[in-house]
Amino acid sequence: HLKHVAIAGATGAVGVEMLRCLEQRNFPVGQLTLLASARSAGKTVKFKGTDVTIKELKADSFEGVDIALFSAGGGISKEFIPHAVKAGAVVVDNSSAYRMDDSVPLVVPEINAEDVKKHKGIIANPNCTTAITLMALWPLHQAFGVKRLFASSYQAVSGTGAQAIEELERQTREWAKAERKWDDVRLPADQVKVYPHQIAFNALPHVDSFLDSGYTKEEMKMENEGRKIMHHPTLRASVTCVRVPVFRAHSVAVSAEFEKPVTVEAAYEVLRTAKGLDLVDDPTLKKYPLALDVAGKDNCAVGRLRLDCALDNGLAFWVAGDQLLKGAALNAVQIAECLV
Ligand code: A2P
Ligand code: 11C
Repeated sequence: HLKHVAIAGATGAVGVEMLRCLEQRNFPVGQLTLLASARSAGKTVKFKGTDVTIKELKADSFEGVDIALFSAGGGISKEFIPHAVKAGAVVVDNSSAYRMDDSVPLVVPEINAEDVKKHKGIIANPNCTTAITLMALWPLHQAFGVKRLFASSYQAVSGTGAQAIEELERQTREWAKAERKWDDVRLPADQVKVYPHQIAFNALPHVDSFLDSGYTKEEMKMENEGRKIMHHPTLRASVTCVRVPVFRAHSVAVSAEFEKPVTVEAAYEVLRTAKGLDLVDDPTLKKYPLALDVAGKDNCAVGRLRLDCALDNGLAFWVAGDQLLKGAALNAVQIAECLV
């Protein structure tokens, strides 16, 4: 049974990947409606060899649409998703707008696919850093029962969107073109547009906006969304999110404390068979998950497993994943697959 699928934000960093995932996974698309801002209206993109014209996203864009994938930012989701639902579409929203809403399932299909059935028109796609971390944490939680975790993320600029990708490219070229030395990397202020500080050759401990607690919103998504996805209301997570000059794929260093005693061998055992996850862990051969290796891949990768030396029943590990795919477009299309 073929579906009329719409993508809102079809020209964005995630939207382009959504289109590719629909094509590669042979999603039963009957009709395709691609929506973006007025700036993009009239442009064409290819889907399965056919040109599809981008239309401007409007309140009445969703007549006859069965499934709408949204990735145009939280503001656009808040404004247009109610119209899509009213028109009868089921929405998979990649933004944070509805994630913590009790009537909206928040789903990573490998973890809580059955929650999809409870939807009332909207299903939320989790934050990318959270989704990638949970791909490794969930199988460990099932085996050992996670109590709390400490984590630091190393997040790629493509998580911010197309303009941030352009900013890292531009800043890197600007530095290189002048044949500067390594200790002369500070660029003119007019090169800094998307982030509050230069991203090239830097690390910014600032992703999303700050809360009164001193944490950023991005950092608290791990605890809040992790609790909801894993049905684990007492999970605690202390996270530092960092933007790094990587184009594609997020990495996360995690120290997790479990209820039950844990060994590296027992952890390998559960991670080896986990769906959507590759175990890449042979430090003697310099093998561990790398952003460059997971970029463009569906599977996340986990490695650097060791007993945490500062926690009881603790395990430290490194998990990486393409946040445009498992952290966004792929997960959204997998949710849509649960619907058909
Ligand atoms: P456009 O390319 O026309 O600006 P990214 O996350 O990579 O920044 O992409 C954001 C996506 O959201 C793009 O597809 C962008 O379209 C779309 N978008 C941004 N603002 C609007 C808007 N006001 N109406 C519809 N789509 C929008
Ligand atoms: C980033 N994770 O890398 C963010 C982007 O909660 O959907 C997605 C933010 C979110 O900047």
